Amino acid sequence: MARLFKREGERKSLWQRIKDVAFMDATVAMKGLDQGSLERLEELLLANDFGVKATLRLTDVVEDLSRKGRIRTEREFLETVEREILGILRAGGEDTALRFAAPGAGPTVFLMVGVNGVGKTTTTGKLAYRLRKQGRRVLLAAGDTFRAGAIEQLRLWADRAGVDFVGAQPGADPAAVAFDAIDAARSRAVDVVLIDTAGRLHTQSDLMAELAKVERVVAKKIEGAPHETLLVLDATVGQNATAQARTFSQALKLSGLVLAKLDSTAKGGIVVALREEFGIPVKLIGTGEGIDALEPFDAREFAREVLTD
Ligand SMILES: Nc1nc2c(ncn2[C@@H]2O[C@H](COP(=O)(O)OP(=O)(O)O)[C@@H](O)[C@H]2O)c(=O)[nH]1
Ligand SMILES: [Mg+2]
Repeated sequence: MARLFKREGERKSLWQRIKDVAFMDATVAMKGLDQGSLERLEELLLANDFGVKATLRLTDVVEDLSRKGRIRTEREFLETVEREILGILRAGGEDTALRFAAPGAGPTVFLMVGVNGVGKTTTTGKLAYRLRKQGRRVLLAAGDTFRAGAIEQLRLWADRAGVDFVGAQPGADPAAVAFDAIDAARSRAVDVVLIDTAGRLHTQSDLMAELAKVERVVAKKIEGAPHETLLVLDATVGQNATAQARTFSQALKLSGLVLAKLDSTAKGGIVVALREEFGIPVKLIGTGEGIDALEPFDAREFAREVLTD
């Protein structure tokens, strides 16, 4: 991965800030971390969007190991926090790979969901480009029929990515759009259909009902589909992302998260918070507005960079 997080001038990394407080006192090496240091660690993790659950888990482990005399040096401290973060990110296994239909059982269908403005359409365009570069034939389906502009925006991404496109009339039923897109994919020998969706309707329950209907129609048409239902979240909104994940996971079977706009925040803890809270893996991260600014999520690299970047 490239540099993940935003640089803010002379900003100190999270780790520099943690160790500033924790190692002010040379007695740490003798007695372990004092209560003040642990509280400061807790504050810093919370301020970096790790969320209450993951923060308490991390500080509990640090406190415990410190008391047992197993955190005596800065290196041991850093390794402990990094290892525990990785443990949270990998709970349930290393499941960050995208799932595709078995040969002959396609096309693969990915449903892209999330509230307005998080980066859904952009992510859909970038993902189309990425999959096409891997040699797959891709089709984008305009399932956000709520705003006329959204259909046009997706068409532009299809052109940019050099992939197929199935549009819709504004106000059309997104489930019907998905249905038609899968038929089109079959007749054009397309491998992967990416369905963009609306992020806002008249009410939130309308939106959830509409998305659930798309999911149902797709599942009826292809066994095992949608192969991925990816919730796109905006990394800059911090704990709001948790509320969004909760709402969407109640209506849909989410298979993965995409954290867009990581390049626009200096905080990455939300990735850890989401995993601890929902057990849904982050599969992709958005690192810019350009067509190639989408990367697979690498837990090990992330665990290191969230502290030291
Ligand atoms: N910096 C940055 N901007 C992004 C990223 N992903 C999306 N955006 C921007 O976020 C804004 C909203 O994106 P859009 O795809 O229209 O969101 P949607 O409403 O969820 O479909 C646009 O200005 C995008 O360029 C990202 O990874 N990094
Ligand atoms: Mg959109």
